[in-house]
Amino acid sequence: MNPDQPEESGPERPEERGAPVGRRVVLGTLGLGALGVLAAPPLQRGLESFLAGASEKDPTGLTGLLPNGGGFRYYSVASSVPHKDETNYRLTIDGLVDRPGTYTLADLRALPQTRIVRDVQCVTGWRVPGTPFEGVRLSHLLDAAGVRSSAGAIRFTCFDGVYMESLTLEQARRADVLVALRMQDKPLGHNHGGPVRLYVAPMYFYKSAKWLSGITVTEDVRPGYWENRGYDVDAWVGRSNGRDDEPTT
Ligand SMILES: Nc1nc2c(c(=O)[nH]1)N[C@H]1C(S)=C(S)[C@@H](COP(=O)(O)O)O[C@H]1N2
Ligand SMILES: [Mo]
Repeated sequence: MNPDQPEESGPERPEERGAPVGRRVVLGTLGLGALGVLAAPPLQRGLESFLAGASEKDPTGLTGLLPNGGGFRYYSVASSVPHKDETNYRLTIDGLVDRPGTYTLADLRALPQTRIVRDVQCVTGWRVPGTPFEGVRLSHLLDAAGVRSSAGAIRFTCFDGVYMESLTLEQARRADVLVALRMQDKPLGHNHGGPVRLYVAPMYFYKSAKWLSGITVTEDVRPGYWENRGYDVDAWVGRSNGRDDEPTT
């Protein structure tokens, strides 16, 4: 962990770091998790930083059975996020394009799907091995929209109303950047940013904006939510943010 980097889970609570994980603590955590992940964000953020430490030290293996199992933490910077499904989900593409448009979930499902299996790496340190993501290549949507020659970047917006991300046009056209409809071979659940999230395989997971609702083609990159708070705009795993993680691609 790089101490210079801000943490999406908020300030570490010292008493939750390095403390031995007793049976009572683990069982108490299980109870908290059952209350629901996004219902109480401040509590959940504390819980996440606790689990980040606990899963490395847990002598019982019980943390593997927690509701965030599989190694993922659920992150949201918004205190509540509306649920969207095939009845009301829309993805818009606009900005410097010849053919702006709107996609429903059915529209996206009808396009060619690409499946990619790579490790997921969060900049706070947790990593999840070989995770399948599946969806439409972002480059396919950009080609369909007709990107104008003045364009240089893409801005992503989210229906949580808060989160933002961006990529250069060159990064966005990579074959391993998806508008993802599935994760772990299941439809993307709400907590993982469903029904549709961005998936940027070679970059730290903060690039993979959850609850994706807008793709705007722009001239220049605009720093995203976490980038305004200190993360690198070019978020290559292993060569940014002062970290030396094994690359994911
Ligand atoms: N809309 C939105 N997207 C987001 C975030 C967020 O808070 N809101 N957090 C980012 C960060 S820092 C990480 S590590 C991943 C977490 O994805 P997960 O909750 O599916 O594990 O989502 C990224 N995308
Ligand atoms: Mo993250």
